[in-house]
Amino acid sequence: MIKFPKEFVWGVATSSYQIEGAVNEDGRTPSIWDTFSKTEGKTYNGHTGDVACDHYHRYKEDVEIMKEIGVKAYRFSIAWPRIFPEEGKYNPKGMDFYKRLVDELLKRDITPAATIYHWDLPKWAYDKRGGWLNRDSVKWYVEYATKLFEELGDAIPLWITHNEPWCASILSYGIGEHAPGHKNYREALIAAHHILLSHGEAVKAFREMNIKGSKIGITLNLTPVYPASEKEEDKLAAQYADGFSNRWFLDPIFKGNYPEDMMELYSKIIGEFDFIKEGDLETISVPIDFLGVNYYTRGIVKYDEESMLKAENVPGPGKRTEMGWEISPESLYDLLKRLDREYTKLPMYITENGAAFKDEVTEDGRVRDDERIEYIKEHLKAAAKFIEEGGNLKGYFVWSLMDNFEWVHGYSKRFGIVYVDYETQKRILKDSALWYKEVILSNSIEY
Ligand code: LGS
Repeated sequence: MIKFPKEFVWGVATSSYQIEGAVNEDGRTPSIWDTFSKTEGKTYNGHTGDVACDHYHRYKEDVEIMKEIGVKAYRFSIAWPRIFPEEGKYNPKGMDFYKRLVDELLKRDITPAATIYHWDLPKWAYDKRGGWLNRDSVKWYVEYATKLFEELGDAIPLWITHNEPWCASILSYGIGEHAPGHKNYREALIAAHHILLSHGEAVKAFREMNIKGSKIGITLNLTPVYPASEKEEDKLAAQYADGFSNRWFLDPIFKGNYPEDMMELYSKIIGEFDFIKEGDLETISVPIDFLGVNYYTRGIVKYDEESMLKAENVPGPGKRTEMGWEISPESLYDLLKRLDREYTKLPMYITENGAAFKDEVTEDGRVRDDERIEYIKEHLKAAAKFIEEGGNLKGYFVWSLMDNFEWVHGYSKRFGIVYVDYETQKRILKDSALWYKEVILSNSIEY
């Protein structure tokens, strides 16, 4: 048996657009994910978040389910277009939903952990010169974040400025797979910079407001990258791939600069970094209270002269989830060790970890998701080893509480520990939820 520290935070995570539905209610206006998902060919079978898990109407039942599982904390995100449906126009009705949700959580002793931005940028912001491409986005974001701090501030012990800036910038403005679907690397790096800058400015605003008992941090998606061989050229490929996925975000936040090797590489592709203004990096690197880590898989690369990053992905030997991602719990351990060694001794939370598998409801009404249990268990073992060695890991949030709108994959991929029947909106606790309940109750996992 492996015991976890007494105060270890056992959580589950979701995000607004993926679960809420009710996209036209109480004054909400569209986000870039509404328009993107309604554009032909962008998501699996044209799925959208219009209804999703109907959480906007069923939040009480969902909090009840969390209580049943026994979770200590719930990480959710707030939909910006509910709070500011138009530029500069605050919508108290939109805020009310989160007040009710937070009340419900607090009543049941579940700690709310709120993500301010989990990709549902208001369409109005996008319409003003591309959203994050426009430096004014920083101002809009800070106005939004400040309103949240004013209205919900101390009721929320953990504030997360951004979820996965890499996805919100590189995947969205560079690779074009996520909304708004641009394919331009210069834009990707501009968006990344403004997102990071908005993070720093929001942290500053938060400090000025002196909100008692609340902490603020950021969640990054981090993918440890390994060279396919010991060859120097493969090591160089891994260095660049690591710069691309990890250091481009970690370095400015913790070291106050962008990595030089990447600046050099990128400058050949995007030209001048004239969008970085004096003082920006000081702002981006203002001290935070914790780091959120989203971890799903690792990468293995070999040298490829032709590719932008000089790196080509090589499939790893491990088993895969339904997404095709290699399962590699040891890499989570490596990642945490590296963060501790090279970046920070601050508290860390695993703000997402989990897996999609083919789940089926059997005749007896159960979902036997042994593979998911195995996945979570192995990752928890890696986390426990890190803690045993003195690592400052404070909590773990399963992605996800329930099956939901998995972005471009729509509803075809199920990450939940609770099954959602989208026809009836009925929720069923999967075996993994029942197992997680035991883990939380005993504060331990069995070998
Ligand atoms: O639902 C999203 C989950 C699912 O998997 C969530 O909204 C995001 O915050 C997060 O990005 N999520 C996620 N990420 C896994 C990314 C792994 C990429 C590996 C690609 C290898 C080819």
